[in-house]
Amino acid sequence: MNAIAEPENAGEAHGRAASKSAVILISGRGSNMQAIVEAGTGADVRAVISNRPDAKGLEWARGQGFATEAIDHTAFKTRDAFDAALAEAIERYDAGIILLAGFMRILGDGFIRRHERRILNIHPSLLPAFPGLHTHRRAIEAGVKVHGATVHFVTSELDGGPAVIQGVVPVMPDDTEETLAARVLQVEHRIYPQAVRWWVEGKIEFNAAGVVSVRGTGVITDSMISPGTAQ
Ligand code: NHR
Ligand code: GAR
Repeated sequence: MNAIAEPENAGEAHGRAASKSAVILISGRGSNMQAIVEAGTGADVRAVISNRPDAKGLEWARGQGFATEAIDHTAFKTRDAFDAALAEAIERYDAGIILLAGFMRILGDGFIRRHERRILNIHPSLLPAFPGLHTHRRAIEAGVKVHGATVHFVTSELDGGPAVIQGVVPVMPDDTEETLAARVLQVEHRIYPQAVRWWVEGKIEFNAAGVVSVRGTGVITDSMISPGTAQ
């Protein structure tokens, strides 16, 4: 018996007993969900929920033995009614963290506030560049030479919450939306599991301004310059 019981995760961003448990929200393929599961982050995935009943990722999740639910947003008259049904489902799993993994429905303020600092999203751009949809097309149109993905906490400002980790890829002169999306997806599969692992380990901190830092992470001393000079 321990003489002194340590409060679990004291002083960290999350203090609840269920902090290692996660619910994953998807809308489609679910490759980020798969990357998180296969990386073995230490998160206990309690359920996978999709707003699209035909999401490919649901089949994979079922095959893994996860609890799955489809909450079809088209079956609800209002966004609030969908949000309420989603909130009710998530509540039942008592998750410490909610992971948006290619989840395509904007969530209402009430939902966000209720789960403040407990919702992570992966967004396919280097935020604050290109919030919203069609990020790869917009990056190509803008002519940026680097692009990438951001894992961030979700706030009521769309794609505006604090970043946890970002991954950078070059934009090639002959890129199409598809080739660029595929390159970004590779880096997504590296950074999302990393962010989840940090959360599970209790390493994520918020400063007074709400900016996130990760305890014990190293400094990157090299830079990426794009385009490069090699032929
Ligand atoms: N909810 C809130 N409140 N805040 C955020 O930052 C959110 C969010 C819900 C999802 C993911 C986000 C992304 O990474 C995300 C962030 C969907 C849309 C969107 O316009 C925009 C951003 C994101 C996800 N969705 C349309 C809608 O009307 C539907 C589009 C569709 O079904 O294809 O909700 O990019
Ligand atoms: C990913 O590229 C993710 O960043 C993006 O959709 C893809 C989902 O792939 N998310 C958004 O665009 C959110 N609006 P996945 O289902 O294979 O993880």
